[in-house]
Amino acid sequence: MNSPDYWLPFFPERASTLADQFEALFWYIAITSGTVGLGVYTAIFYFCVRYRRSNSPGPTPRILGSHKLELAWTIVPLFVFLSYFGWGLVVYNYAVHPPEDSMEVFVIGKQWMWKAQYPDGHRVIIGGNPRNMSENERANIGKLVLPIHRPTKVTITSEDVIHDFGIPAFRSKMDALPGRYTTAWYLPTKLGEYHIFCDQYCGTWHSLMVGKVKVVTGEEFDQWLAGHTPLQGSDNAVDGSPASAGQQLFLKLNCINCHSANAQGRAPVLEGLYGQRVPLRGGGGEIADDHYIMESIRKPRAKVADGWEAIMPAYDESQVSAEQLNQLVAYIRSLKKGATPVSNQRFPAPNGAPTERPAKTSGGGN
Ligand code: HEC
Ligand SMILES: [Cu+2]
Repeated sequence: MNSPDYWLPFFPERASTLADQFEALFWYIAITSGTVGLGVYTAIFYFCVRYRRSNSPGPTPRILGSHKLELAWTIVPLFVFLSYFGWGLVVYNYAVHPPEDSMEVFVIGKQWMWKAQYPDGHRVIIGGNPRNMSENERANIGKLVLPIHRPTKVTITSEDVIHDFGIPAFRSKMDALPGRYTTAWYLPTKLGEYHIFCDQYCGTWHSLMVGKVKVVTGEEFDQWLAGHTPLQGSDNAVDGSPASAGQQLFLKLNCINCHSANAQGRAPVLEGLYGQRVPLRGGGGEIADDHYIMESIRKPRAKVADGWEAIMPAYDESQVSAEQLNQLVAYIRSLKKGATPVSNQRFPAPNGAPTERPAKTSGGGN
């Protein structure tokens, strides 16, 4: 099943639904254009011989063209190319729309390793040089474990330069761009281990950014997720999800001082913001998606919400790292009505605990 590593994989395995779709289209294009190419070269060769300069030249016929021929070789290729476009559109549309129920995994590229984080907070470090890692990172070196027949959406970003998260067996590669989120999704169809590469040359140790994705059965996956301690990298001893780490940050960075739970605060309440259209000062508006929230934190002056003063400070890389930015976005995305913590709530309730806000008297805060 797995070809040996030294084998030049012209035809890498197909291990996802996208791989099947992609491969069919690939062969359709390769065969149609290959056939035409071959035809052209055969004709050239034939005409070279057939009409070579002869010792006894006769008069050449006067040919003024043929409308039928011209039309045929214009219209037939037109439809062939349109079929590339149409089919390509179908596959593209499939590739860029993850199903609603996808599990979401964050992937951050960094010179020179990948950091993946699961919804429950579990982290995996892929590639890299263990000697240049923190204790925490070293402890999490592993494979990107994914369940078979369940969709996984990966949200990808970079801490430094442009990388590219590529999995040939899934026929998927997506650039990891600093300051931006990109996404890809996979529906694995075959158990086994497949390569992960950085597909964008990113510096001296680019070649270290390799690793494995491991497709396991749903059961094995659930066991694997349950079997680890999802504590690493989080101050919260109970729940280490990106959203809960984001909540900690929201308190620690004093975002809460302005973005408090009541509308009399100095800044908009962020509850239920995600996915809403935000009216902007100076007209227009924008949907509050990952990118908008990220930009609101990095460059709050770029787009100011209508009706508010532009008093929010900008948080650059030194205050909020790319990873922390992810966590803040995950938190704001998860923020439901009535869920803004009171500002002195340093240790928020774990997942599953009652979420009601304490009565005003026990709240206090500033
Ligand atoms: C000094 C007060 C202040 C602090 C501190 C502050 N903000 Fe803001 N924030 C604002 C104001 C005022 C706005 C609305 C005007 C604007 O869009 O810039 C805003 C807008 C936003 C928006 C866009 C909301 C919308 O409705 O469009 C987000 C998201 C946001 N802040 C997140 C954060 C996060 C995360 C932090 C902490 C890292 C933070 N803010 C810290 C005052 C603050
Ligand atoms: Cu890279």
